Amino acid sequence: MKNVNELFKTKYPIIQGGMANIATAELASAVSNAGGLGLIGAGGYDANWVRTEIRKCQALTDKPFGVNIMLMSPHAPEIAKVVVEEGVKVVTTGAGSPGIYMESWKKAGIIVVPVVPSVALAIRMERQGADAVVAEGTESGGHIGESTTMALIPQMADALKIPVIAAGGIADKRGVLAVFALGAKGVQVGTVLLATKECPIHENYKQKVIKAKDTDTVVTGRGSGAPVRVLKNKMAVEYLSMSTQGVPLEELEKLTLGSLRRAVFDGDLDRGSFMAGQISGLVKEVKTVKEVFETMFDDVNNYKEKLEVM
Ligand code: TUI
Repeated sequence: MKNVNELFKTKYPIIQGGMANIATAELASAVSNAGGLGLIGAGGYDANWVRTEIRKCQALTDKPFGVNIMLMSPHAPEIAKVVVEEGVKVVTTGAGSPGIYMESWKKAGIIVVPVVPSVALAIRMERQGADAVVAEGTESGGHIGESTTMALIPQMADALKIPVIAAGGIADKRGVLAVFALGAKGVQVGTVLLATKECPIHENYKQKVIKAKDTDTVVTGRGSGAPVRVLKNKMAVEYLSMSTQGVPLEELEKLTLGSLRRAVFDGDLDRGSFMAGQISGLVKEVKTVKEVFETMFDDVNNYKEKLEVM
């Protein structure tokens, strides 16, 4: 099995989450320049936006980077073509199965890494030609599945031949070591990158992550089939209470329409959707991406803290 650094030509076995509206060329190039695999998050943007960001990223880094395609987006089919045309090296996908695009991406020599929340989906992806998978635990921010990272990683590692990259709940060296002990060969991080100097989000968003405690995230949209983990605020609490009262889905959707943009661009603390993982409570200060990666991987092969197991 190829190791993750060989697969992505990176210094560290770490990839960036494809955070919609957040993962621009600016963040992706910073991650790649710091030795990880940066990703442009296509999110709900159209194919032209993605093409422009790819070109910007090519100008900002000579290191490999990729594109994350959010498959629920109506623009996904067009974006699937753009990544081929623009010579993108790696594609990760989320919120669906990339099966119909796999053949064209493989033919173009693209490394394909679906993000999946369950073993069954991961096995399907491996059969269809995926080069690796990101196993995303429910601790993650944004759109999530049910299984925890702790339960998901060893089951996925046993079921697959391709490398498993762990996501959900990882923000420091202990998280990296834990998921490697569980069988992962790499990590994907999102939340810890929100609190970086290079992350192009409103300062209120960064401060909200930094101030969060372990219990400060909630999951909205469980009834809609697309559960989303966000930091607790007025809108999230209102959503949950309306949803318990049986308010119809269309009404709930009105409340959250445009809310991620309100968080990212306006820093609207009451009515924004501040997607972030449960590990927010561990993130205490804004650092550079380089500082985050260096502390995460410093001397990781010779971890000296004594683990007094027995
Ligand atoms: O995709 C993510 N995280 C995301 S996408 C996103 S944008 C969004 N905003 C509001 C509602 C929905 C999306 C914000 N965060 N992570 C990867 C991920 N993929 N998590 C879960 C899944 C997933 C779910 C179902 C992957 C495949 C899947 O397949 C279903 C099927 O059988 O096709």
